[in-house]
Amino acid sequence: MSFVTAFSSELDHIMALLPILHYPDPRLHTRATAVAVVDERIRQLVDDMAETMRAAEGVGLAATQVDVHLRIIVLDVSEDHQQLQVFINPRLLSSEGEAENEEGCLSVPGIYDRVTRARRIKVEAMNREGKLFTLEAEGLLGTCIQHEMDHLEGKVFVQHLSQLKQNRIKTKLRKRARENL
Ligand code: K1U
Ligand code: ZN
Repeated sequence: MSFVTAFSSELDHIMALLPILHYPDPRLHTRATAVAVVDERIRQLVDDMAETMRAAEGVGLAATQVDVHLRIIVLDVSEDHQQLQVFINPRLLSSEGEAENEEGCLSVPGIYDRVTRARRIKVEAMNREGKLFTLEAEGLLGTCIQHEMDHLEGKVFVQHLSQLKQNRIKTKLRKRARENL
């Protein structure tokens, strides 16, 4: 066996930066489908999403945002940016209370606004190894999980805002996209 053959899976596993879709791209409104098997192809996608999220200085990313319509989320809300959390086929088990927090989105650059969501949630998901886990979350982690789960349903955070605000944001981002052509 040659060196290249012996290490070909490692050589294949070079990480890539994925292009992020920007609102109001209609592909952001696609409902993602469940991952059937967590295999090497899915792990490669998870690693590429993590690299893309870090390069864009975000704390979360849903596969929808990179035009892959599978139910996968990566998050890292830690201070040292070294605590990646992976949620494959996340399922909301319970939620309680209400909390209003400032949100941003890598698909809606430069726009921040307050959104009301559940204060505390419990989710079940698979990790990068395909192992099922449950997690209770509140604060930034809870907000991020709910924001990213919305992406998997084809919902962008601005859809929680008034129609007037949504129209203003659409006009602003369309103008910006034209100027950047
Ligand atoms: O594009 C995304 O879905 C990622 C998004 C996650 C998020 C952050 C904060 C609230 C809700 C969802 C971001 O990473 S936005 C950029 C960011 O780093 C940030 C924005 C506001 C507060 C904290 C962090
Ligand atoms: Zn987002």
